Amino acid sequence: MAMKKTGARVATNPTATTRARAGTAKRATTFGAAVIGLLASAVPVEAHTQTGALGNGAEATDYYQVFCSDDGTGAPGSLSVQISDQAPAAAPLVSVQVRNGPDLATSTDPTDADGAASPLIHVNVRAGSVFDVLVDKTGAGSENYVLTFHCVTGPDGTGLHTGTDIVTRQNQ
Ligand SMILES: [Ca+2]
Repeated sequence: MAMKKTGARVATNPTATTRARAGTAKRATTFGAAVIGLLASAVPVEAHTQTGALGNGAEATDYYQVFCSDDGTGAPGSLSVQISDQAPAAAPLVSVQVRNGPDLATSTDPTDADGAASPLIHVNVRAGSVFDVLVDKTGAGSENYVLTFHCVTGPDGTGLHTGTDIVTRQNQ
């Protein structure tokens, strides 16, 4: 009886130790990857996207307001935005315009339904931390899009990700 118990312990302990080491290594790798991700780019890990559609009319415009806030990371310094024109492929080009106080920026997705978004643009906090975000297109024809938006603590898209919320003001 006593020998059986001892044998069982010997057989079990190395397995337990191996599992513990593997778990520690996995956690360390995950943490390291997260740190590398943060250092590599100011673009945050957390996704903030808004899917939408523009109707057939050439004048169709969607209007959002993005509310940047301090979620504990820091006060917002700028908003980064880009847009991706989604399938089905259609003739019009889809653009996004961002405004804060006197500052405006625009970005257009040059190719429909290729999976690549427009250039990432940044608008700084100039007059409060509410940004007007418009999405429009160059002509008639329905379009689908995905808008990506991130508030960060520094100017021009730098710093850390901070509080980000969106409200739809007009859906055409
Ligand atoms: Ca595209």
